[in-house]
Amino acid sequence: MKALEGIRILDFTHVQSGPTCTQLLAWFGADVIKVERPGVGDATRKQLMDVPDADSLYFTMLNHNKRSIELNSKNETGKQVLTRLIEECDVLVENFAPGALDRMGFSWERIQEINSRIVMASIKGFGPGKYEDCKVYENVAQCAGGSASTTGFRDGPPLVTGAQIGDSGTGLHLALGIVTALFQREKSGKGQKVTCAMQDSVLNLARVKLRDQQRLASGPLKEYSQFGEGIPFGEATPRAGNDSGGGQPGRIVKCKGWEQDPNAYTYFIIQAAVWEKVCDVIGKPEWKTEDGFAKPADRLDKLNVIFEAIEQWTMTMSKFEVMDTCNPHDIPVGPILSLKEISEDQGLFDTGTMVRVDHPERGEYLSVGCPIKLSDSSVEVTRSPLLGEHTSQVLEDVLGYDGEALQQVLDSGAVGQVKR
Ligand code: CAO
Repeated sequence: MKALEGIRILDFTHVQSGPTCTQLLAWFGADVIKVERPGVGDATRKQLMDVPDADSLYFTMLNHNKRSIELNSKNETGKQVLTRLIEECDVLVENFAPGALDRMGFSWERIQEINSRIVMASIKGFGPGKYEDCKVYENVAQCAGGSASTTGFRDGPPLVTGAQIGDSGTGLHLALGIVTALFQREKSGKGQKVTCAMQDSVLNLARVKLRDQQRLASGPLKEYSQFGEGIPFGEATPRAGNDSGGGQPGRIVKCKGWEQDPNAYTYFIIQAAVWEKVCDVIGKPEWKTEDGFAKPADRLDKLNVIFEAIEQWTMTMSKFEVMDTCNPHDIPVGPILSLKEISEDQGLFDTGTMVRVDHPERGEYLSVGCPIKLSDSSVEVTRSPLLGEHTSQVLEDVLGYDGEALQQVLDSGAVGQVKR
């Protein structure tokens, strides 16, 4: 049995934020029915294509374990079919531009009239307020949520990060909102509306930077490298390069081969609890007792000197050798792993975090499996659906159309070219 078995999701999502959410729910066993525009589908099917005439990796990697139905929700018959879907589903998830669902004639009020038990979950760029009508993409959210202003080096421009905290981060937040609303429905018998703004989700993930914003009122942020470099702080949380976001100083340092390999680096944290071991390992035993080095607070204005010494040592070995040497001493280090190295890591395949998936149009490809492991609800990652692959299956098996009624839907132009 799967955790969400019996839960049916009307998946009206597209691009990245919404699909990541419904993919998670599908992995936990929900029946996710993706509704797509006839003949067009989710725009990502045709974005960043690498194999001619095949759904892109952008689409396939975000839409596993789902069914696809083509449905024009602006066509009269299409609206009737959508109404039937709302009746049959437990959750409707959407991430259209603000107001799009209302313009289709499916406001939250109308949806509740159709099915009072349904949970309706939406992602928008911003919450209510002056930007509520804006269309928003990943990097806009990273900028609006405080992440970009705190990412990068102090003397460079703000940077966006490669992790899709705006899209996939919001999808994760929404998934929690949905299962929480379903849990409440067990007691109340009623659905509710769940909304996540991308700005809010990014801000939630940038929480520690708001912590630092408030700490500025009490003086300089001493664990930031710029403190040791004697550079005054301004009014806002600055960009901190690769400084650790916590109370223990850390940085990225070079390892052997860094001249040729852009990822021959490791993260190195000088955790106070293992300072003496760090000193021994890097060949600076005198720092264990030396004035200005022995106590954590005294070290904060010497981080450049300390990390230069650490780097001199890490440059003598590979990032994996650094890991193997430091781990037995509980010194926290982390090799900078490239996506090439990650995609060749058998250990990640063994846990299902990385998977190989077969696809009729594109052949085998790699994907990230479910990162959340439930001991009593296993996940088998299955390929994303072709556009409209399940249109007739959903019309007949889920909605009960047959005979003349089915023919009328098929002839109406509401569901595109049905494949049987
Ligand atoms: N049948 C008929 N019409 C459909 C349909 C269907 N099955 N599916 C979608 N449409 C229509 C919508 O109703 C909308 O029509 P109107 O403009 O007349 O209301 C139209 O298609 C376009 O939808 P959209 O505005 O959502 O799409 P877009 O490409 O213009 O904008 C995006 C994309 C992502 C910017 C916008 O949807 C958005 O801001 N979403 C919320 C935030 C979000 O999730 N962003 C993350 C995206 S990933 O980086």
